[in-house]
This record gives sequence, structure tokens and C-alpha cells, in this order.
Amino acid sequence: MIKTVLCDMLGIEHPIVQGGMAWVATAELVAAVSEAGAFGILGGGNAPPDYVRAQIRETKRRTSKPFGVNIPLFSPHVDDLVEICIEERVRAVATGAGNPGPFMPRLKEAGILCMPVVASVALAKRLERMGADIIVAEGMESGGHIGDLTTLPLVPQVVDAVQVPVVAAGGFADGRGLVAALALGAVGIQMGTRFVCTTECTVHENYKRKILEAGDRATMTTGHSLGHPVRAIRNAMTREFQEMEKRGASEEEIIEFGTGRLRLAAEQGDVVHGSVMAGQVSGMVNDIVSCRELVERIVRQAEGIIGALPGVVRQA
Ligand code: TUI
Repeated sequence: MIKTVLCDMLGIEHPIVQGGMAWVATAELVAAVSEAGAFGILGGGNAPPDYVRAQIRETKRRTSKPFGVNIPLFSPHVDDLVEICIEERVRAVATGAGNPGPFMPRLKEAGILCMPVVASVALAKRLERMGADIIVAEGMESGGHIGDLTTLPLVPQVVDAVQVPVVAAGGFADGRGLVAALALGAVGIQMGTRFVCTTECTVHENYKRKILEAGDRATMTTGHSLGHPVRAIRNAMTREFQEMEKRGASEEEIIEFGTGRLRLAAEQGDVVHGSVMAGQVSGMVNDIVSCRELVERIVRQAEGIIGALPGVVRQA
């Protein structure tokens, strides 16, 4: 068994968190992840509040284990989503793509754990001061909206800068990564892409197939001109996006072009015109398994590596 303080804080068996992916992390996936002893997080995305509340209730119907909700800070419904999370008494609220400082007092008052995703030391320190309970340090290997540092240098710098537990995100898909994260001082890992390729994930099968077929260099980033880089699997959409940015298209034109593309891929399965957001680990995701089997496999592999380390490292 690999137990860290994260297990105690979140009420889970294994120090593994499932990233709260918009339009992808629905009640079915979240409940299956939590039932497997890891921590499932619903993807709030920019979905309407009623939809998110229904998803929370559906997750509760499927599991009595703790789970969280991700609130992306560009959602037009942030205030409503915060209130819903409080009313529904979810275990933790994860945030991304911005600074959740203004919402943290309300959540803390309600006894909900705050676990913001950060991409820099500066924001990690600021959010610790404002009461963050857990910091998720996410490298640019991740899928979706990303910062500009990679996981290997980001995680230990955040670990050194804050007192609260740090979860490593970006580039994790197996037990090797879990051991590496623990070696960097993290208390666990968050995985998104790997959890997409599970039997319980409700995303369109075309989306899963794109990840299964992906090689090491299958993803690329777009959106730098907007100051919001996003990693997705290369397709006609990412190429056209890149062309628009190259020819200096206006911000409005680019935003209009990009809007709704993730949902198009995730729900309709249009992986040509849609945005197949996925991380660099796509190249090492080669099967679809149940969440239980995945979590057990990762923990087993990590335990094996830790057990074998004394034989690898020769003491003088
Ligand atoms: O949030 C994510 N990843 C996401 S959100 C998303 S939904 C989307 N849909 C359409 C287009 C674009 C996105 C897909 N993927 N990850 C967490 C994350 N947060 N990564 C990086 C950051 C971040 C970056 C800068 C957090 C804070 C930040 O600082 C801003 C500030 O205000 O200081």
C-alpha cells in the first residue's frame, strides 16, 4: 500500500486524483474512480449550473465515496457553481485556469477542501496564503489549458515554496510516474488523459481512439497568441488554429473559431473539427481498462519499483 497525507485528507485509498476534465469527467467516470479508491473530480467546464448539480447528484447516487468538482475560472457560472458545491457538500473543489482567491473564503467557511491547480510558484504561494489546502502543480505536458513550465522543474519548486501538500500533474500515466512524483516531494499524482481511456469514461469512442492511436509527438499547443495555450492532439482543427495565429487573425476571430470545439469532440465524436485535448502521455496510453484495474495496476507497478530500488541503488 502507498499511503500519503493526501489519502487522509481526501478520504481515499490510493494517492491518485482524476483531473476534472470538462465534458469528459462525468458522473460515471468520477464515481468509478472514487469507487476504485482514488479521487474522482467532476469537470464543471462552462456547463450551466443545473447540469453540474445534476451531475453531482448522479455521482452521489453511484457512490458513497468522496469526490470533488472542478470549477474552471473562466466559467461564466463560477459564483453559482461555488454555491452548488457548498449546498451539495462535496469533499473538495479544484480550480483551474486562473486565480480562485476570491472564492476560497466561502468554500473554506463551508469546510470544503480547496485544491487549486497552479502552473507557477508565485500563484502557489499566493493561494497558500489565502487558504489553499492542497496545491496541484501542473506541468505543460498536460492536455487542455496549460502554463509554460514542465512538471519536472515545477513540482519540486512548488514543494519547496509551500507547506501544504502538493499533488503533481502533467505527464503521469503509470506507476513509474507515481514513484517519480513521490521522489519530487509530491504526495500524489493527478491524471487526466489516462483516465479518458477507461471503460467508464463516457467521452465519445472516437476521442478515446485518438488517444490510443497517438504517438509521442501527437499533441501540439495552440492559443499562444491569446495568452492561453491549450494542448490537444494534432488534427485539422489544430492546424487551422495554428494558421490563423500565424497570419495574425484577430482575437475575436480566433475565440469564435475555438469556441465549442472541446464539446464537439467529446460529445459528438468529431475528432477532425473538434479539439481533442490530451496530454503528452497520450503516446503511452495503449488500452482501455476499468478504473479499478487502472488504479490497481498503477499502485502495483509503483510498489514494485519502490521494492526493487534498494537493488538498483548500490550503497558505497
Ligand atoms: O484548467 C486546466 N485545464 C483545462 S481547462 C479546459 S476547458 C477549456 N475549454 C476550451 C478552451 C480552453 C479550455 C481545458 N483544460 N488546467 C489547470 C491549469 N490551470 N493549468 C494551468 C492553469 C493556470 C494557468 C495560469 C492556473 C492559473 C494561472 O494563473 C493565472 C493567474 O490569474 O494568475
